[in-house]
This record gives sequence, structure tokens and C-alpha cells, in this order.
Amino acid sequence: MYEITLTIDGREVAVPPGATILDAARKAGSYVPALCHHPDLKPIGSCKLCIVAVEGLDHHPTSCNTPAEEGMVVETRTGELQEMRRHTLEILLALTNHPISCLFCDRKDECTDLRECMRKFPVTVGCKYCPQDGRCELQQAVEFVGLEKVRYQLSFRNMPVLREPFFDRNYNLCIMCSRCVRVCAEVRGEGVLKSNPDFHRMHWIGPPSLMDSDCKFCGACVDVCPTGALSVRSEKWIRPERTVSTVCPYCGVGCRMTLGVEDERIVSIAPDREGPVNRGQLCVKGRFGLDEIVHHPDRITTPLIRRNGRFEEATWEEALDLVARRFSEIKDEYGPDTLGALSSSRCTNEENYLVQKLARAVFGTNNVDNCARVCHAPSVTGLASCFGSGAATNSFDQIEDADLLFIIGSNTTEAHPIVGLKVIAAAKKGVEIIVADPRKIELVDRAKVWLNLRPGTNIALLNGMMNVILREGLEDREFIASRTEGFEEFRKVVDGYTPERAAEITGVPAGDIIEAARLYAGADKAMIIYSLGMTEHVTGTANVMSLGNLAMLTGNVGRRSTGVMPLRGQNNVQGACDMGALPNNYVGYQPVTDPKARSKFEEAWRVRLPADPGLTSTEMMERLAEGRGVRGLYILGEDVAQTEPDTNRVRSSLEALEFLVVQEIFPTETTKYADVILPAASFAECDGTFTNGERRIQRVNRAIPPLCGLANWETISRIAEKMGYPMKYSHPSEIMEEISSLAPLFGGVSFDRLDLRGLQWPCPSIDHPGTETMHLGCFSRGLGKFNGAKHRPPAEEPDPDYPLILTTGRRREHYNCGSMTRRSKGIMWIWPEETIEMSPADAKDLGVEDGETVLVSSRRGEVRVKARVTEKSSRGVAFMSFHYQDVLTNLLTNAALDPQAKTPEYKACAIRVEKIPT
Ligand SMILES: Nc1nc2c(c(=O)[nH]1)N[C@H]1C(S)=C(S)[C@@H](COP(=O)(O)OP(=O)(O)OC[C@H]3O[C@@H](n4cnc5c(=O)[nH]c(N)nc54)[C@H](O)[C@@H]3O)O[C@H]1N2
Ligand SMILES: Nc1nc2c(c(=O)[nH]1)N[C@H]1C(S)=C(S)[C@@H](COP(=O)(O)OP(=O)(O)OC[C@H]3O[C@@H](n4cnc5c(=O)[nH]c(N)nc54)[C@H](O)[C@@H]3O)O[C@H]1N2
Ligand SMILES: [Mo]
Repeated sequence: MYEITLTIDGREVAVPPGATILDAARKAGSYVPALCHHPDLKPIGSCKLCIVAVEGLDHHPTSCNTPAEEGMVVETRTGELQEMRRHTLEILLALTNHPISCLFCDRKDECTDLRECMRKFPVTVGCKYCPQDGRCELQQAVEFVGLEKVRYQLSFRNMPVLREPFFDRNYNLCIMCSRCVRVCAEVRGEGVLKSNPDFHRMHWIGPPSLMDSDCKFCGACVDVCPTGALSVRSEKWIRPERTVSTVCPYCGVGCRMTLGVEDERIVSIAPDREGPVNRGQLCVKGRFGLDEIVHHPDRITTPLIRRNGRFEEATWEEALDLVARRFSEIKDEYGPDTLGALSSSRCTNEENYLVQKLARAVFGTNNVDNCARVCHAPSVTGLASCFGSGAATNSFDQIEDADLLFIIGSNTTEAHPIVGLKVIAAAKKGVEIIVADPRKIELVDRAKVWLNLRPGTNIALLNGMMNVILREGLEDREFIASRTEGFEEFRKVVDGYTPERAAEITGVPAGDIIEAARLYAGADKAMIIYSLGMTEHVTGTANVMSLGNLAMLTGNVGRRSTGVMPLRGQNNVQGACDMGALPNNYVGYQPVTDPKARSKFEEAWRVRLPADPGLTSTEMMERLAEGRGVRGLYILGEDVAQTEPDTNRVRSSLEALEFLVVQEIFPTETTKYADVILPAASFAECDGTFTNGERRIQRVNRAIPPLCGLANWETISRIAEKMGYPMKYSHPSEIMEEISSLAPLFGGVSFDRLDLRGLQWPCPSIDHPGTETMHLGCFSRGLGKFNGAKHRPPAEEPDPDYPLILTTGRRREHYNCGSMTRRSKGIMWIWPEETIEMSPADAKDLGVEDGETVLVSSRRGEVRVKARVTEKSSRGVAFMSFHYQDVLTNLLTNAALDPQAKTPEYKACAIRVEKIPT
């Protein structure tokens, strides 16, 4: 693969075409100082420290932006180069008035305590690294070139240190390398930070606090800063003893991160440049919203048993005995199907596998589910019915190579920020973007067409587009003929949706529907990216099938940079489904109703298994509210009392339970209803695997021992054992062995194969490289199937009593029930409270001012919340998140379900907003 060979400091090295001399030098192990250069940024060659001597050249080129050429002979550290670098650096320090005590301290060798040193040399205040530590790139450069003093006059700039959420900006230490400015624009697509064009009077230009800018607090600027000018407050003076590579536990993108550990505490977090998806980037939650959380004083670390209405601390033995005894009693008295388990898509594959095994083999029921039910279950059912597999068809790194991206019902930059970066990069390259969303999400600014549809009218919109495609003959006939079935019936359905009719239903002008149809069908490689705006409707499954129809109609599936990409929600929701934490499937989507599959599992687990599919989580809640169904429930890491719809009803359901066990890292709305609270180990305390939204199974590595003393897989095994079913594992890798032996989809997966890139399933055998793109040449189900769908309105539509539509969703900084992000001081600084977003027109009609507290009610409940008047909301459509315990948005939402996937309609219900009389 390497094509260029050159010599660096006498060593021969081979690099790929396009590599620079600096890349080659680094590969050859020659350190070359380069203060403006960073491997993730375009080289600008401005600091001039990376100059090298090239045989045959009459000048010294900057190596960061000079391409390596075949046969080049390069020297990186001749006396002349070093002398030139000394001059350059001396002038740089003088011009930027950089404090020098940390660079030239004459007692460096004695230095043990940076704080002590800081007291002596106040001028260094804020430098993030100990002088001896060598992580300050400026200091490293000074040492390397042997600069010992600065001959020019320096005056300390004495600028105030600016305090932001999470980090400080100390421009006294800035050397004007512009890395922060460039990463913000080039990599993050933001352009919030700006350089001051007047080098000599350098100070920050822009608002005094980034809080008053469009900053997303991703931390990328901090991560590229070569000095201490930008530094994370909690990471100053930190020198981790060791680092551990693992996967972020928030969303389903699967970003790799490095945890720094000191005294069994997580003291630092950094994005991993080797991460196959995130490549050195994180979002605000992963970068800053974790270390404080793992060690938060509210962590539940001791089992708690409710006695006389109060929680009392108990030993593990006591608590687990009680759990096993009560579950056994309920099973014996009322039958196995009166027990149920909700597994956690925040937890590892191995833990999820054990929870469904506990339910099936020990409780004896298929009543097991995970939060995919209230999320992407329609993707699983809808895509499986079109293609034969319910997972994302392609990989995230193919996004940039598409010709067109159709983003529908996904607030990508807020809910999946690192996938959002790929969309932004694509847009910058000229890839065309269509956004279909009732809110003016950030990506609308990058879109060619914005289809601003009424919530719950997706099918009409998509049928309208497909109607245009067929009418104009833009379909891919060859693909339809050779790879699909059901086209004719489908066509009949779509024929009824002229763009004019679609416009009437959706509120989107017919011209925009036509334009979107032509753009999508006209692209060679068009990729669909979607999320809950499609699934969380009573038409969720039909919505998803309509996307499958659109992709097949135009031959946009089964090739790179095409396909249908559900952006999965939780860090391991893909895995929780894969592992069979579903009422109808064993691990690897093997149906419980298939006698062959059942007998395979009966043999492996040495137990009789129930034959009928179990209840979904939403059905469990529904029946409980009616006083029937399950009596004993085990919930691992899910906060149903805050996150399921119609909270008043959920509360009655939880109260109706005879026995509720919740295993959690924090007290939540749901733990309030528990009979026993078992502590859980957080991601940093777990060994195992997570599977991201592109089917990539990645290793999660334990950084510190479980604060509660037991790993989650141990807790689950012990409950099983105490109920009379032995589960003997000595490490999660053995659980993965069992998984791969029982599920052909993961037949080739084992811990020792999982390097930093992980493995994308299907991976049927140990020599199989994993699957980046699915359905190449043939669909998982053989032929792809068209499933025509008709428009159906949301279960509840606005009327004179409840005239507004409420749609609910996420904010970038917070995460789902907020149990973690609400415990981060920096995140609460950015988003301290819930607000209801409404359009200026609606606010005017109601006489509501921005910031005013209003009463919001639906047929099910009411909340008081501050109004935020914003152009982001369209007339008639209000928006709330569900991240705050003190404003429970789900008191308002509707529990109406999609009939196939049983997913609730969180994305549309009718509300009334009223002024509160003063
Ligand atoms: N910051 C953050 N990130 C998260 C999460 C979080 O809580 N916070 N949660 C994670 C989880 S579990 C999930 S599932 C994902 C969810 O990720 P997303 O689905 O992207 O997030 P949402 O905010 O729920 O809403 C999606 C979009 O659908 C739009 N929408 C509403 N109704 C309709 C409709 O009828 N049609 C169309 N086309 N669009 C509609 C909304 O305006 C919104 O922009 O995010 C994951 N990532
Ligand atoms: N109104 C409205 N409601 C919604 C949605 C919406 O769009 N609108 N979206 C829905 C969607 S898509 C989803 S996925 C659900 C999410 O709803 P939930 O799954 O209830 O929400 P989470 O906050 O992700 O976390 C679940 C719990 O897991 C705990 N936890 C975190 N890490 C661990 C761990 O390592 N071990 C254990 N045992 N516990 C852990 C957290 O403390 C938290 O209490 O919300 C749904 N609710
Ligand atoms: Mo989700």
C-alpha cells in the first residue's frame, strides 16, 4: 500500500501518497517541532519551526505542508536548522509575550510540585502542565532546540483568565498558532473562535464568555491547544497514572475515548484519535459530562431495601436473597409470565445477554424488553420487513462520499453530534442535503431543501416524493426488477399521493416535494439518515417501511454511501436488541416461535423455554395500569417513570407491581417505586462490549473496579443462582463465547479479535472481516420487499381545547432522563432548566413573553415551564425535551402505540399553553 520511500535522518521510511515530510519524519521517529500544525488540521506552515533540510533544495521547506517525494533525503536536526528554529521561537515568545518562567526555570530538576512553582512564578498561572511533564508542546520545542533565554523585552500581558463551562481561556499563554480557531471551523464546522488580526495587541475578540456565542463546548479547541492557553479546569495539574481506552456510554455513535486514571479515580477524558468513528472528536457530553458523573456523591453504591416505606442499606447477600425469594414466590404462585425484565441499552452486550437469559431460562418468561421499544423498535420491524435485517445498512464513514443525504426526523447535530460532523463535512464538500423536519434544526442551514412538514405526516411526504419519481420515470427499473418484490401493489398506493395531495396533508409546498424527489432520485449515491421523527409515531413501522420503499425504488441500497441509516439512540441499544432483550427474539434475531431455535437454546441452557412471544415494555405498562399482567419486574438501568409516555399512568403501573427491583447508578424517578434498589457498575467499571448504530461491536474496558463491589454480570448471575439456576462465568469474554456459539450473526466475534476498530456484524466466522455494507448483491431476506403504506394522522390532533401540537425530543447537552447530565455542573451551567419552545407567532397570539413561566396541559397532565420564543419552532408546533425531573414532559405525552412495534407517539400530542395569572 505504501508507495513513496524516502530517507529521514538516515533512516528509510515508506509513506502513502499525499503524506508530507512531517508525516514521514514522525513515522521515522524523528521529532520535529510544529506548533501550528496538528494532524487533524490543514497544514498552514506558519510557525516555521518544522523546517527541514532536503538534499538538492536551496531553501529549508516547512515539512508540514511539503509533500514527501520518492527518494528524498531529509535531515531534520542539523545545527543550522536548530539555530534558525531558536531564532524563530525566541521571536515568537517575544511577540506573544509568553510567560517564560515555566520554560526556563533553573530549578526544573528539583521541581516536584507545580502549585509550589506557580506560587513562586505567578506569571505561569494557568499553565496546564507541570514544567517537567513534557506535555506542553511549546516547552517541548524550547527544550528540543536548546533555547535558553529570550533576549528581547517581555511584558506580562496580564489578561484575566476567562472562565467557561468546563475550561479556562488564558490568553496570556496563547502563542497565536490558530489551531483552536481552525479546528472550530475546519473540523467542527462552527467558526465560533476567531483570530485577532492584530498580532501585537492580541486579545480575545468576540463576546466575553463563550456562553454568549454559538459555542457547543465540544472541547476540540482545548484538545488541540499546544500550551496551557485553553485548559480543562478539572484536568489541570493532573497526571494520570495510566490510561484506558473505552467507548462513550451516551449515544449510539460509539465514540472511543481514553480515560486517565489516578488512585482508582477517572481524572481525565480525551477523545481517541484511533476511534474508527470519532477520529479524535467528542461532543460536550462525552468530553466533559462523564468523570464528574462516575464519582458523583449521589452514586448508589450499597443495596437498598424498602422497609416500612423507607429505603434502608443492606448487604448484597441480604438484598439478593430477598430478590431471588420474592421473584421465586411470584413465579410459583402466579406463574412465570407474571414476571418480567427490562434490560438496559446503557449496559454491555454481555449484561444484556444475561438479563434475557435470566428472564427466559430462570423466570421462565419471554417478557423481556429494552428501551428500543420506546425508540427504534419500528426500525427493527420496518427495515426487517423490507430488507430482512432491522439494522443500519451502511457505515458512518461512508456519509462523506454520498452525493446526497436525506435527513428525515433526525436532529443529527444535537442527538448524534459526531455523525453530525460527518454530515457537515459532506455539506462542505458539496454533497446535497435535504432536511425533512418540523423544526428548524441546525442542519436546515446546510440544506438545499427544507421540507417543513407537520409532525406525523411522513408517509404522505414520502409517498408524494415517490409519486413524483414514478411519474417522471426516475425509478431504477433494473433494480426493481432484479432485486425486489411487491412493486405493483406498492405503486397502486403511491399513485394516490400526487404532490398536491401530499402538500395538503403535510403543509409542505408541492414544489419542494417535487424538488426533493428529483434531487434524491437524481443522485448516484443517496443515503437516508433518519431517527425518531420517523419512529415515535403510531405509524412508526409504516414510516420506516416508506423509507425502505424510497431507497429500493431508486436502487439506493446495497452499495457504499447509499442505504437507510437509523441513527440508533443509546450507546448499546443496537446490542440490547441483538442480544435478544426483546420479547420475540433470542440472541441474533432468532424467533422464540421457531421450534428449531427454541430447542437449540433449550439444549444449550438445559431448561424448557416458553414458546409464545412475551410482552413488550409498553404492553407491560399498559396492562399493569389496568391491574393485570406482570406482578414482579426487574429493571436494569431504565427510568420508565420519567421517560415512558403518560407519566401518571406509568406511576399507577409501577404502584400496581407487587415487587419491583431497579438496578441503577443513580436515584431516579423510577427508583422511588422500587422495593429493592441494587447498585450498578457504570461504564468505567465494566468489561464487555457495546454495539454502535452501524453494527460495530467495540470493546469496553474496565478502568476502575466497580464502586459497588460487583460487576453487573455478577449481580445478574447471582440472582439466577439464588433462584436455582447456575450461571458460572469467570469473565465477560466467556459470555461472549456463549453468544457467538449460539448466534450465527456473531459466530466470528470474540474479545481477542476486537481491536480498536471493533467488528461490524454480520460476522459469521472467525476469518470473516465483518460487514461494512449490507445487502450487497442480495438482501438478507433474498428479494427486497416493497410495503406500500397509507397516511394515517397522529392519534391525537389539535382541536379548539388543545390547539397546539407538542413534539418532544433532545437537546445536545442533556441525555434522556438526565440522571447523568443533570449532575454535571458545566452542563447545568449551559442548560439549567426545561423550556417550551414556541414560535413567535404562537407566543404573540397567547400574549406570552420569552422567559415567562406558562402552564402547559394535555388531556393527561400538566406542567409549568418557561417559554422560549424561537424561530426554530413553526407555527402551531411547540417543542420540549424530557431531560428534567422537575418538569416531567411525559406527564403530557400520549401513550398511543404503533400497532406493529408497540412504540409510543412521543412526537405528536395536542396541548394547550396558558399564561399564569399573576
Ligand atoms: N444530546 C442527546 N443525544 C442523544 C440523546 C439525548 O437524550 N441527548 N438520546 C439518544 C437517543 S436514546 C436517541 S433514540 C437519539 C434520538 O435522536 P433524534 O431522533 O435525532 O432526536 P429527537 O430530538 O428525539 O428528534 C428527532 C427530530 O425529529 C423531528 N420530528 C418530530 N416529529 C417529526 C415528524 O413527524 N417527522 C419528521 N420528519 N421529523 C419529526 C424533531 O423536530 C427532531 O428534530 O438520540 C440519542 N442521542
Ligand atoms: N417525551 C419523550 N420521551 C422519550 C423520548 C422522546 O423522544 N420524548 N425518547 C424515548 C427514547 S428514544 C428512549 S431511548 C428513552 C430513554 O429512556 P431511559 O432508558 O429511561 O433513559 P436513560 O437516561 O438513557 O437511562 C436509563 C437509566 O440508565 C441509568 N444508567 C446509566 N448507565 C448505567 C449503567 O451502566 N448501568 C445501569 N444499571 N444503569 C445505568 C441511568 O442512570 C438512567 O436512569 O426515553 C424515551 N422517552
Ligand atoms: Mo432512544
